[in-house]
Amino acid sequence: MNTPADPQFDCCPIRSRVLVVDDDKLIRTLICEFLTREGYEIVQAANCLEALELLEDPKHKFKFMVTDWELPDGNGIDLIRHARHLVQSHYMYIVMATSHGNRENLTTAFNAGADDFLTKPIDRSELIARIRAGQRILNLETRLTQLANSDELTGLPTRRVFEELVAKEWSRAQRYRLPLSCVIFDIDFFKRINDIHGHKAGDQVLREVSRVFAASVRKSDIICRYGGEEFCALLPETTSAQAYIWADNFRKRIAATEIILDTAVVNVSISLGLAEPLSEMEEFTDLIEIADQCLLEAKGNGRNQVVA
Ligand code: GH3
Ligand code: MG
Ligand code: MG
Ligand code: MG
Ligand code: MG
Repeated sequence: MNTPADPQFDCCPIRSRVLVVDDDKLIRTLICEFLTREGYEIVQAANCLEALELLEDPKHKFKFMVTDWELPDGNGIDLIRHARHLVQSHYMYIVMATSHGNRENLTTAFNAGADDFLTKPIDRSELIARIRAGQRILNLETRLTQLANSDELTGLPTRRVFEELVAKEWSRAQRYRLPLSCVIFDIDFFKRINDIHGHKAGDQVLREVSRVFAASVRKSDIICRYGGEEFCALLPETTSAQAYIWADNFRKRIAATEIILDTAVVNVSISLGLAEPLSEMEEFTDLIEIADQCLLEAKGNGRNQVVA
């Protein structure tokens, strides 16, 4: 019987990186061969030290670690404990592979943080089946993170994610004395859209404004839906003068966008407030507050404008 394709695999991120730790080169090569054919990218380590160095390097972002128990400079159990501590930006699925496959060892490995256990000699189908089981868990994690980090209506990052990313960018800018600008904008007379065309049309406008917003920034810019019809952008390495040019062009772009609703075609305008860090500013929230005051001023001055 033909089984349907597993939907969890269809979204399997191709070339997930696997760290294979074993002092036996033959075993490493074997695992490497099996998993490379499955589309994984393998990095090898022959001992704990090598493994820890690789885990510490954030560029690798290992999704899996397959580790041996006995290693020349320590054991896989301690390595797993360290690895769990080191890798916290995402979930790494850990498989302990050993010839000491008794119940006591199995329990010890799981208690140390292993997700699965593989008894040597390694069987190709079993290894692949176990890695696939792990991949299902990782795919769920990716999906959940995506859901938790993006706004349901617009798909933009949420304010929480924005504030996390901004905190990092803020300290980087302070440390290296880099310029930085913050822009907050709010759709003008948005309530009217809801009142005249209905809430569903209002949602469509929010989606369209968000789409143009996301398409108008650089990859390095940090953006979010800040609140109902309010949005925020942090522009790293951008002076206030440069940010003003961006903000005003973006304002024009939004005003020129025809938004096609079910029953009408509308245009909306936005008001924007812009701020850059002042020497006495301690926290990023102070920057947002100033940008917010500028936004209020833009509203007071008649809307559809940028105030810095
Ligand atoms: P102003 O130019 O001063 O900003 O006027 P405004 O009408 O845009 O501002 P106001 O704050 O009075 O109204 C904002 C409206 O945005 C009220 C709220 O119901 C609506 N809103 C907030 N979130 C959503 C949403 O997710 N979908 C829809 N359709 N409307 C929303
Ligand atoms: Mg060994
Ligand atoms: Mg308002
Ligand atoms: Mg508004
Ligand atoms: Mg508002």
